[in-house]
Amino acid sequence: MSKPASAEGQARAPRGAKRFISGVVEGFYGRPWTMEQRTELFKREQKWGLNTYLYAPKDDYKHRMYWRDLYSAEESVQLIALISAAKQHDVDFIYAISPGLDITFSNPKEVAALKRKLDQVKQFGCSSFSLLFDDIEADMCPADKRAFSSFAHAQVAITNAVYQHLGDPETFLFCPTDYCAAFCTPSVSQSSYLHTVGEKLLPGIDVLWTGPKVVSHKISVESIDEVSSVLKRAPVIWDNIHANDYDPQRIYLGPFKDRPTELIGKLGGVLTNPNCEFHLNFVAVHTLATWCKATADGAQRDVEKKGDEEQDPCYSPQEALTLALTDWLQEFQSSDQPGGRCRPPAGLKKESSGEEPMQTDVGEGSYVPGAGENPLYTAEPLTLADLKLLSDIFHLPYEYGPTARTMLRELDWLKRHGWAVAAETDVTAEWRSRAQRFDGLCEAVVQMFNRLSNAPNRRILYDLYDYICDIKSGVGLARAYVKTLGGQGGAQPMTDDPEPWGFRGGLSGEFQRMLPCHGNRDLFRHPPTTAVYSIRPHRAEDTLEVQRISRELQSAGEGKALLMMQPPLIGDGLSSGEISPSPQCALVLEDEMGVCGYALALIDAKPAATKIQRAVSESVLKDFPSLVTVQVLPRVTDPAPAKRMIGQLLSSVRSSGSRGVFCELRQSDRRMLDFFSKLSSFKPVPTAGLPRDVVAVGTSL
Ligand code: GDL
Repeated sequence: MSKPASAEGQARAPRGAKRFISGVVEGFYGRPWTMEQRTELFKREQKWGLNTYLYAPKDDYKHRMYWRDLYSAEESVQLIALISAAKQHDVDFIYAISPGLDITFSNPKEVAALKRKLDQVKQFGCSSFSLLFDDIEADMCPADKRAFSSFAHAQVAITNAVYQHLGDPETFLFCPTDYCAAFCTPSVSQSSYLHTVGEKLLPGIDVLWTGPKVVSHKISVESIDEVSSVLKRAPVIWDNIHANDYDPQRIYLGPFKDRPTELIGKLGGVLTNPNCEFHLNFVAVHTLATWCKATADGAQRDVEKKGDEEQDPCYSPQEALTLALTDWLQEFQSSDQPGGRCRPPAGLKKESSGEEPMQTDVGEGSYVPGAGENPLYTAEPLTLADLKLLSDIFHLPYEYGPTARTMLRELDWLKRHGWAVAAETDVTAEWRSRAQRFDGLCEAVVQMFNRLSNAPNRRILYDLYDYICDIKSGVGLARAYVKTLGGQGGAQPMTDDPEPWGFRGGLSGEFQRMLPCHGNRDLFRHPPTTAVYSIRPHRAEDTLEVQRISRELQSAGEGKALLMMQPPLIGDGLSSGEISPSPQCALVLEDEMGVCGYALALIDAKPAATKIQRAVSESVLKDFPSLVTVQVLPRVTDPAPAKRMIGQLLSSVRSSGSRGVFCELRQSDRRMLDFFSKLSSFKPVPTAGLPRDVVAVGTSL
């Protein structure tokens, strides 16, 4: 398996008389690839042992929207050249057409138009064809309803007619409208649409299938057995695992994965519909090629690994990825532009090596800085580790690579344990060391960005640029946030009025942040609640209930015996009723069983602090002159009502003119610590003189 890909790899057990179809479908929405890029693809496919290219660019006028129009003389020349380039590289060029947006199946003129168009392409030297009916309205027009008993019958009739008209081509693909299990009603095995296709479509026609979903996480052998028995043929997978046309922030540089190689004997083939950016498909296509050759090379694989049930005995995505990235690194290093330049990395200066380093273009008249002048900017060359990191960050639709997962996990931990920084406990040292490690991981991303920017192959860089720029600023924000949590001054503050580059923009982004299923969906993950809560001003008769809740939660945290030994909090006086909250600064939360939470505030915290002999520094009181105390019973599993209650309280405190509030929390009160850590506006307040087990968090108003 670790053999480099080669043309011999094309040998694949025949399916009857047919060979296993393997390669690429240019089937995404958006800017189609250029003729040069496609020719480049054919070269690669040949080199790596893939045999097919399916021409199906959704936004190419004459492929879909204007499918009836014949190609102009100029376009014909281009297509003829492309088809012949594919032949030269032993790649089967399949021409696909998508008439489904507006065809009237029952009109003979429409059928004739379709045949005329495909006849034209046949004259260009193309001998393989495809009819696609994906992403169209499933409703038939009245004329078609009269002529056909179902949509499937209409599609099959026209497909069979065209297939026969073209002389039963060796390769002819049909893409159904229900092209994945998720689209089948009520299920694959009971889909009347698929059954009609299976029964009526001529046997020489192959059917495209994307798996359980449009973008399938896994494709199991069982799922393919099921659909094959309905279709009465082995499907050809149109794989959207690397497709990124549905989200401008994603790019997939992870390996072909989660398709057991056992499928190879059960499929008509696999075509990957990859990233829109041509140059970013090196890994997608290379690893697919490795997968397709898996059985041949599999016998040579490490036997030890066969014991592991999770592992495919013939294909390791990790090994395939390393092979692909190693080859891709070479590609990055080759200058794609005449006169392209890359400065020698530091330490590889002319004088030291005695000869011109490769890929430097220090032409005549190049500037050589003199003594005492600025040295020329140099950047380290890109490394395999950089590409590994890049692929970890931009991995696969359902999975990040190991380093990206570590970064997410660490940031989550640092955020959840932010309280530990001010508390100076055992966790504090761990927090600091993990924060430092996180910073190191972020720095590696920045260095990767710098080295990528210096790569001689600018075409790859330009396709990548938006993505790496985006992650660089994302990492910058996360880094600044961790520094702020750590109380490190000088870190770029997370201000309330950030520059446009300080947050992800766009109206679509705004909408998503407002919708319940997006953004912080993982933060407050609780079962949906049907309870109705009300927030109302605290009344004198609530005092006993508030006292009870406060006592109950304190004893729950420490156990009754230890209760007496707990250090007092400034807010205890408020919840016990010894100190009255400031006017308009007391709220209770109620559900159908009664009072279940409270939020109380003192505009001026100083007298209450003095009362329990707590020394709060003047500088803290200057920024956070007010105090809040909040508690909510555990039966309130939804954090939203408590968030709303504290929001209302803070707005009253703000309208009294206060600059900020703080809140003391016992370390045993994990629920409230967790609650405040998720209110992103509250940060640890470094207050000297707090009892050992007490932390303070605060927010500016
Ligand atoms: C689809 C489209 C495809 C698109 C992909 C990913 C098929 C058969 N059709 O549904 O053109 O690129 O999703 O967005 O997959």
